[in-house]
Amino acid sequence: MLMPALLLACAAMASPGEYPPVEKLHAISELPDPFLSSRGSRIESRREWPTQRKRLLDTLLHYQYGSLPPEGDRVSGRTISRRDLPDGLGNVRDVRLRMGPKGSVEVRMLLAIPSGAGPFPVILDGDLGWGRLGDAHISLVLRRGYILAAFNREEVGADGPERTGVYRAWPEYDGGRLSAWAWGFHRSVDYLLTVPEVDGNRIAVTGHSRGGKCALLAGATDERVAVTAPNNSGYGGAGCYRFHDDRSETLEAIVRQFPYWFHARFADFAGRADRLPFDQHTLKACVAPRSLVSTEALGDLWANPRGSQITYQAAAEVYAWLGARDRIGIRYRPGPHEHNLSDLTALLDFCDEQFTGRPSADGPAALPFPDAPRVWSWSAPK
Ligand code: GTR
Repeated sequence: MLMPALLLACAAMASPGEYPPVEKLHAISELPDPFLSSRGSRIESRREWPTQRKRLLDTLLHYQYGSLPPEGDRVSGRTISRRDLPDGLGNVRDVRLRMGPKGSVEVRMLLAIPSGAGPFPVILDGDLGWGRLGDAHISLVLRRGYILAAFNREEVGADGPERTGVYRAWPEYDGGRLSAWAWGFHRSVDYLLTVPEVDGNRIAVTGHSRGGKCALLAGATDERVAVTAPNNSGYGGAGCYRFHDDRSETLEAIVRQFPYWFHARFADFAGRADRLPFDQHTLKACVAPRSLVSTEALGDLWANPRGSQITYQAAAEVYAWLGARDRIGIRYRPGPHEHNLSDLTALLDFCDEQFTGRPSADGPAALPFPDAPRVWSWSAPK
């Protein structure tokens, strides 16, 4: 059941460097206004968007994810092995990346490159450690004329309470795993920009579930990313904290089961999601005006597919205001929680549209929940 959108308690966002604790934040029952500035007034011109985006990101990082680690020393990559694919399709390299202070964090990357002149656009995925990226994925991506780069985010920071990777490199670092993994995406982009076959203006980031949460955060925080594409990412990703179905995850559930994905502060919002000065439409809006598509599954109720539509529609208001309405999309398929070849195809189709400049705007008619209420009262500045 959707919670009713009650009165908007007009909570001003914290001024820079000043974030009140949860007890001092006002409840906001609707989706918070992404145009509200730290002074409590609304931004008025598009020129203010870069500053506003930065404020929104700082607030999201402060309360939810924690900051990203420092950039660290220059990333290097060493190719350990290389094999040619049948039928002249291309080659697959096993690369060891070294990142962080003195290259102390070692991360494995699979790099599959099509034959031909290039440079090629890239699909960058962080889920190599899950072992689900097989020959079918490689051949699909390469046949479409893209590079597939997949790194193991779990070497950047283990998916558990233990403090490995960047947490060993910087013992004081207090961000959650989603921030650490987002940093892994950024360092992977650093490396990709040194690979001659890579078209640095056409890099898309993706990942599944928890991997989609950090892919969305990575795309929102790095303007070198051209397309941001979380898959079935739900809570902490494309989902919605305030409006969810009975069978979907909640803020309470996710901080109880996976506290280390977030900054410790985020647990203070358990039972008080309405105190968040943002919701996940805010994170989506921070990608704007760069391209964003979330791929969703109608059977993935835990991830809140209706909530993802709501955050998409709210973020689309920001995109439209920036003159970039056709740069945000959402794609639903039937079926369960997984990252399958049809999700990848939907992403490649979206990238083709964005990169060739022939985007097909997906209007509300295409959405699976036409009755989802508009749960915000703000609209874009004139
Ligand atoms: C679930 C978690 C979800 C999602 C998923 C996954 O258990 O509750 O938020 O991230 O794991 O990553 O597969």
